[in-house]
Order: sequence, then C-alpha cells, then structure tokens
Amino acid sequence: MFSYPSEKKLHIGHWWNYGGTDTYARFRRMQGDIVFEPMGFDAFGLPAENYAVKHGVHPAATTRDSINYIREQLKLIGAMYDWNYEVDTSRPEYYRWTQWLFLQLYRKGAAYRKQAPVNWCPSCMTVLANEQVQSDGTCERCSSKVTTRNLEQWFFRITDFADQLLEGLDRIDWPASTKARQRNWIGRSEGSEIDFELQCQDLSSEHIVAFTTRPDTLFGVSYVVLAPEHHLLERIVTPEHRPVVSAYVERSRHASEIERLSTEREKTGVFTGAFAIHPLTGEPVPIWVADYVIGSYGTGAVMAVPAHDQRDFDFATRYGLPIRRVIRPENPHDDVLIDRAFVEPGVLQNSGAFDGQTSELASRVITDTLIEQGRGRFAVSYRLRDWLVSRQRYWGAPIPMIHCSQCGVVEVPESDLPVLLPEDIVDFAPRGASPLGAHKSFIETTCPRCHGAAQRDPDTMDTFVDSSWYFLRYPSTDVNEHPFNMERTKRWLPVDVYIGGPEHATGHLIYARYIAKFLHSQGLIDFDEPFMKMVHQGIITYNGQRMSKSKGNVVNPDAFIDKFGSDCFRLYLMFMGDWQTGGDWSDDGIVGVRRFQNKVWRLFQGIITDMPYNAQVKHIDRGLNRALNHTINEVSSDLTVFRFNTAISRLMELTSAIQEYASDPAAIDPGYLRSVLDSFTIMLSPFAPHMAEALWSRLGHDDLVLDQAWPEFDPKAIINEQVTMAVQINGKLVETVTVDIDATQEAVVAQAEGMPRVKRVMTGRSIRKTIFVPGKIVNFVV
Ligand code: ANZ
Ligand code: ZN
Repeated sequence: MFSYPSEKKLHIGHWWNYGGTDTYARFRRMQGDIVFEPMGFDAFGLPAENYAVKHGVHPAATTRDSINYIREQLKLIGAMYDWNYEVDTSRPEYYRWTQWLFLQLYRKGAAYRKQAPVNWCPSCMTVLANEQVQSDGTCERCSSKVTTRNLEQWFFRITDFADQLLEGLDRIDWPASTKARQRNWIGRSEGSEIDFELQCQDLSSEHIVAFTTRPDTLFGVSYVVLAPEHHLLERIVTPEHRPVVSAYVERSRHASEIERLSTEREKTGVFTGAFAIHPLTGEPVPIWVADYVIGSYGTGAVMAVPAHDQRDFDFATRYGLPIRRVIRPENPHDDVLIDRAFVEPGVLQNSGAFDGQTSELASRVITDTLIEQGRGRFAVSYRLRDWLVSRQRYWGAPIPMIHCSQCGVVEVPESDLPVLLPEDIVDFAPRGASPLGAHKSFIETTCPRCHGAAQRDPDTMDTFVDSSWYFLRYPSTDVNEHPFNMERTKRWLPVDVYIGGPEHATGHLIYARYIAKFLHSQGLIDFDEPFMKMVHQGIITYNGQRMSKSKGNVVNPDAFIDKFGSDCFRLYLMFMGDWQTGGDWSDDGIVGVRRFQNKVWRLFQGIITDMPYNAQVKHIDRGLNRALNHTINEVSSDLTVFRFNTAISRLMELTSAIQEYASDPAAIDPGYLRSVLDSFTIMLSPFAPHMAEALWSRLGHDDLVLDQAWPEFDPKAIINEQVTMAVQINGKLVETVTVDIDATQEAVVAQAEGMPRVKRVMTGRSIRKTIFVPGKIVNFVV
C-alpha cells in the first residue's frame, strides 16, 4: 500500500511494513522473479487538509513538503523502489484519470446523484461513506459523533457488484479474517418479503413490505415497525399520533445508520396509531416507528417477533407489547430462557397448520403459501450500500461535472480533463458547503452542451476513489494518452502480493475490488481481482503498550537510524516479533541486533584479510555444509511465508557455525569458506541490504549482491548419513553398531561398550588395545 503523507514523517509502522515488503521482494527477485516494487503517495484527503487548516498553510504546500521529506526517508529504508514510476494522486497528471474514471462510471449509470439521508461529520463538515463511520457511530478521521443529513450527493453503484464481490473472495489468497470482514460488510441475507395490508380503508391499495430472514416466525409477529424514513409513514400516521411521530422522526435524524444498527443502543420508538393485517391470521397488528429499523436496508420495514429477535424483544419489553413464542428448541430438553429472545432455529408451535415443522422447512413452506396468495416472495438483501463519493472539502479531485440550468447535469468532455483544482484559493476551511463553490473562476463555466452559463460541481471526490485504482497507474506513470497502457497492464497486473494493514478490509480493499470489477466489466482490464495475495503486517507495541502520540510513547525512527543505521533498525524490526502478528519494541532490543551485525562484520574482516580471492573449493566440511544447507532451507521457507524473525535467528546460528569452523586455521579450506560466506551474504541481503552489499564487495565481487541467485538448497547435505560398523572382540564379530558417518572414535567406542552383548563378552576382561577403521570396524583386543 502506498503512503499517506498527512504528517511529515514516516513512523515506525511504515518501516515495519515497507522493510518487510522489501525483504520479501528482494527474496523473490533473487529467486528469479522479475519484481516491480513501486511506491507512491495518497496525497489528497482530509488529514492533509485538516493539518493545513490548523497551521494556516496551504495543503498543496504542506503535502508537497511532506512528500519530499518522506521520499528521502523512504530511500533510507534501502527498498528497491523504482522511483521512475512514482504515483502522486494530487498531481493533475494523475487525478485527470481519476476524473476519467468518474466519467466512465457516469456513462454506465454507475455514478449517479440521489437525495438521501447521509452521514455528516459536524467537525470535518463533510459527508462520509458508511465505511468511514466507525462501529460506535463516530468519524474515522476525527472521532466526532456522526449525524445524518438529507442531501443530494454522488454515489457509485457498488451494490451492483455485491454478488461478484462475494464470489471473488473464493479466488484470492487473502487472510481469512479479512475475507470474513468483507463478507460481513457486504452482508448478503437470504430471506422473504412479506406483504402486510393496511387496516385503514383509505389505504387499501397500499401495503407494507417487510423483509425477514425468518418467515418461520410469522405467527409470532406482534407489531410491525417502520423506519423513520419509510415512505408510507406520513400517510398512515393517525392525526392524534402525528405530533409525537413527527417529533420522533425529527430526533432520529441526528443519529447515523451505523450507530442506529448498534445492538447495544437503547431501542426507542412510538406508535403510529395505525394497524396492519397479519397475512395469515387476519389479526390487526399495531404499526410502530423506531429508528433501530434502517430505511435503506431490506424494505425499511420489519415484522417484529419479540420472542425470537433480541432487538424486538428489548423493544417489546420496554413498551409492553406481546411476546408470543412460536419456536421451541428442537431438543425438548434444551432450556429456553424467559428473559431474552430464543433466536435459534427450532420447531414451530402456536403456528396453526405449520406446527411441528422445522424452521428450515417452515420458512420455505410459509413463503410458498404467501407466494400462492400473492402476499410474499423470496428475496435477498445486502448490508452493503452504494458508495457515497462526493465531499464538501477542498483538497481532492474535482468532480468532472457541470450543472446547467437548461441541460441539467452534464459531463465535462474527456478532452477537457483535468478539471484543475485551483491552487490560488485562500479560504479553503470547511464550511459545510464545498469551498470551491465560492471560488468564482473555478465554479463559473459554460455548459459543454448549450454553451450557456453553467456551474461546475463544487464537490471533490472521496480520497478512496484516488486509491481505488492507483496500482493500475504504476507501470504507466509516463503514459499521457491513457490512464494505463494495455500491454504493460497485461504484463504487470493484477498485483501479485499486496501488503498493508487489516484496517482497510472494509474500505480501500472493497473499493479497489469494486473498481477492478467495473473496469473489467467494461473490457478495460482483463482481470477482476486487483490483489491476488494479501498480507497484513502486525502491530508494534512499545514496552507492551500500544504506541500513541497522546501517550507520548512513539518510537521515532530517525534517532535510532542516526545511531545504529537503517539496516540495524530494519533488521531489529523484523527480528523483534512475528511480522504478521506484531512485536514489542524495546530500546535495548536493538542493541542485541547491533551486536549480531558487529559479530558478522568482525568475522568477515578476520577471515577475508588472509583469504585468497580466487581459491578453489577443495574440501567441503560436512558439519558446516549441513549447517549452511539447513539455513538455506529454513530461511527460504520462512521468507516464503513472511516469517522474518525465525529466518534471522537461523542466520545468527549459521554465523556461529562459520565462526567455529574458521576458528581452526589449519582446517580451513579458503575456497570452501568463501563459498559459504557468499551464500551467507546473499541470505543476509534481503534483511540488511546496505551491509550485505558492503560485505559482498569485500568478498571481492564487483557486481551487486542484489543481482545474485538465491542459494540452492542441497537436501543431501542435511541428511545425517549413517553407517553400520562391525564390533569385534579379538577379531570375532560380536555386534554391529549404527553411527553417524563422521562419528569420532570416542563416540563409537562408547556406544559399542554400552551394548549388552559386548558387555557380557567383556566381563572379567580388560581392553589392551582398540583398532578403529572409520566407517567399518571397531575391534577390541582383550
Ligand atoms: C422477523 C424476524 C424474526 C427477524 C426473528 C429476525 C429474527 P439480517 O440477517 O441482518 O439480514 N430487519 C429487516 N429489515 C431491517 C431494517 N431495515 N432495519 C433493521 N432490521 C431489519 O437481518 C434480517 C432481519 O433483520 C430481518 O428478519 C428483520 O427481522 C430485521 F426471529 O424479521 B427479522
Ligand atoms: Zn446547458
């Protein structure tokens, strides 16, 4: 994932992510893959703008400053970014194509305007998509309580792809938890729609449609609830209940949908005075209005079954509505608690002709019955809402549309793109309407259709639109005629491995998948899943605590890099814990990694000084070779699954093995030792790239370690080869013994002497002499 330059500095989390990503990329490159590892900047957006407003500076200036600063920091990481292909979403060369994307969507009816209750952040003074409202109903950016406003806004029809977004999850290699979060967010529910006619004669042509996943509970309905936004509410409410209902509807406007859906929230509502008719029993059922029912989900109306739905139970208990139990547990011995709803499926009771049927069967049979009577149908609902993309803020890509009093909404011709964001704006502070609306030379334009005076759309696009397609731009940043070059897109995309935080599961990662599916449906790209493999980096703590600016316990990379160097910093981060889970930073911990680096450095110095550059391999040391191949095997498999910390431990072990071998100058084969040091350096390089290059050149190479092939693992080297030896006493075979092929005389003698049969023959005798033929015979002369 590219970086978000809202603040000037990279924090430790960036190093954690980007260091690990680069380690993996280098490993793949050395394994023979052709690797493209680009970097870019998600440069538009609220945090950058809020920062600028707060400090009284222009967001363009602060953003560019941050990018320049961060780019230099990124270079310190030693990642092999190809800076020729940098993406900056706030540059006209980029957002021109974000606007192009908007137009593609618009032409297919996938970008549309509608008047709807939308999330409104009173502090950011802009609308927000549902994905940007946290589960407690607060703004993801500023944590203010999000309210609701009725506004006309631009939406992208992401719901058209709900089923494809679900289906595609089965084809991609992503963490199961993230897939589950997406499935949940899309929230596909299969159920039925049930029609409730109205008792009032004047409204006999109308009916309330309720979406339910539990048609089996139909006989337990004790009231019907409408969302405050329901289109029939105005008409059914009786005169004496109107004031109370109106006041309630007004109050419910302040809460966001997300907040209203919360199960913990107190359920409130009021009676409308009207009644519906139960479709099977014909009984009157009171109609209430309550804001726990969401206008935009299902049909905006619920058949309430307090005995079997907890929200309905809470509500009915509070307002003294009847609770009728119509489902009992399948196993009659199971307890049913009286103080809460029984929400499991079971067996029907108090349900007329359907008594005794299982929930599963009854759901189908009851719906079939209603279908026959023309009062119901099977239906599917999704939790996913269309993506609200317009923002009343300055620092974003202008929406490429024009409002004309004669022609209505007209698109900006593609040839006129980009619609430039004016940088000469002085007052860009949020005010509830887009600041661009007050910028005369921007807003006033002519209609492309009738050439009369017209106005530009004053809103800018959600930054998640910018980031929904940036990876498509990377290989084509030098292309001006198209958003992306077809050939290059075919060659490089989809992204093979995408790395970033799990917090994007229900935001960026859904949006990017949607845009890929849309472009694919238009034949503009030949794949519909943008990220084939997704990996999340873990969370770093500091002495066991979550880092936060307010707690003042944030590790500032710069100080450590100054002191220890960037390789050491990067190496320690990867050593400190499991990369995908997280780790705990301690200021002392990095010293241990520093010690390891020093040990390696001294070892190389000591050996290289008196080792001829061009020595040939004469003797392969079995022990060291086993250690080396063991390391190659383990490091390779660890790197494949991002287990960096264990891979580094292996390299530490190998360092000790090399040290031990080199400690006996007489036994050293310079050619062989050189080949081991080569392999070691290659394996160290993905973790400590700068140091490894230095070591590599000290070893006498004049190319780059980065360009070397990853060492090949020799499985034979790690097999502990064993031999069976004869054990003789005075030349006569007594026993055999199986030992390591390179076992020492002492080890074999000790093992042989301990064998029962040998012991027996030896009783009362003493060894005068031992004859040892390695791998063949041990003969005791007694
Ligand atoms: C009757 C019933 C009985 C229900 C029962 C549940 C249990 P999911 O699974 O999330 O799709 N519902 C329908 N529309 C709603 C809306 N606009 N706002 C809030 N709640 C709504 O949930 C579907 C269930 O949520 C539906 O099934 C309905 O309550 C409620 F024992 O209908 B059920
Ligand atoms: Zn016009």
